[in-house]
Amino acid sequence: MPDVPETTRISQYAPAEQRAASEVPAASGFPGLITRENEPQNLEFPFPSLAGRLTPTSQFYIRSHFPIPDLSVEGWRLTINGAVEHELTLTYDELRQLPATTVSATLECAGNGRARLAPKPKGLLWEQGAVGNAEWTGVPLTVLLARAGVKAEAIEVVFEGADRGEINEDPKSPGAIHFARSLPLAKAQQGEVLVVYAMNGQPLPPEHGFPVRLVVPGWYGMASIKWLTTITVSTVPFDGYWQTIEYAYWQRTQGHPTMTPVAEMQVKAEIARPMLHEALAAGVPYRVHGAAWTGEGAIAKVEVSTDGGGTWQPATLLEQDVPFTWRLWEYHWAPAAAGRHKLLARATDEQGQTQPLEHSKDRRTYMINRVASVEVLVQ
Ligand SMILES: Nc1nc2c(c(=O)[nH]1)N[C@H]1C(S)=C(S)[C@@H](COP(=O)(O)O)O[C@H]1N2
Ligand SMILES: [Mo]
Repeated sequence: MPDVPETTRISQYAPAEQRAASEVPAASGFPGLITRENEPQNLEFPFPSLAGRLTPTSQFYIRSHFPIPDLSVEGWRLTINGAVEHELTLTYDELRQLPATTVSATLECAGNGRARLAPKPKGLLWEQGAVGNAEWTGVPLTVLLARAGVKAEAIEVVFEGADRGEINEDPKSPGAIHFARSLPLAKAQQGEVLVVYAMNGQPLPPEHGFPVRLVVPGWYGMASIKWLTTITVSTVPFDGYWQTIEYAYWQRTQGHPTMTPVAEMQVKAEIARPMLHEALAAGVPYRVHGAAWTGEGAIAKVEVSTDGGGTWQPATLLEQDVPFTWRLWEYHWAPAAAGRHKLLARATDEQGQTQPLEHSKDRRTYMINRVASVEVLVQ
């Protein structure tokens, strides 16, 4: 073997600070992630720096409820139990030998946009960058479920991460608990749901779930369990902490407000540029741009208003539609008159779903997809 300089002979499982910079295809001039909480680390992507369909791994937002668990490839096991014919335990190498696929998927935290709600809510105050899009490689969950043999009476699948801790604010958790969430069996059996070991072509970094995480395309981020260790096929609805107390909202079923787990992403467009109170020059063409995404369908159109919602013009959808992936868009604006202008962007998906003007209190502080405005100064 030729001599390799020390800095490039890096384990593919090395922690972030030891990894080669060349793994990260980040453009220079990136302003850096924004800290929303330091321990555990919760970091936001500065959305105005949106530069392409794929979010480089080093720029991807991080949302963790507990400290990163200390896992190794050698020690990690994945157990599939519950209402199955054969309980399975897989090692990392066994998982890596199963058929794999790569899916591009946008993850958005259900609380993204919370900073702009009033009155100021509890929880992490994400601006608009708790969202990103990556290519995820792993084994389709259906492959594992087929091997285990799902029993006829199964209705849900519960996923648990290795991270754990105690929630000390009311409503308190019953001691230390793991992060866990369930999917209805119908979603768990869709081919896009992956047991993932690589992100943007590289092994998952610790902060994004190393060695293995779930990725549930089309659903808000809380469903994509990091540091995945246990998959339990269940015959009863799962009512865990992050299924009922957090990441749940009021749905009115036959007139009765019913606590319902947050699930599919809601259709949404975000403006990357201009930024709030950005100064633009009158008469100089300006490229308004951003991204739009929805749950399980495709974006049909994005419209832009430069007069506070009085009139709307179509934006141009860029590149091709890729399933489960945000669509970049742009609109060329020539601001004529000096003064303050209120810009809005509104996405509509193929099912005709569009964004509300107000955030419904029934959604608590989740699923924040109301049309957001950006006020700019033209001078
Ligand atoms: N085990 C575990 N999985 C988790 C979480 C967590 O705290 N623990 N956070 C969830 C939430 S709320 C989101 S939005 C996504 C964020 O994934 P990312 O940190 O890779 O961006 O992970 C989800 N999976
Ligand atoms: Mo989240």
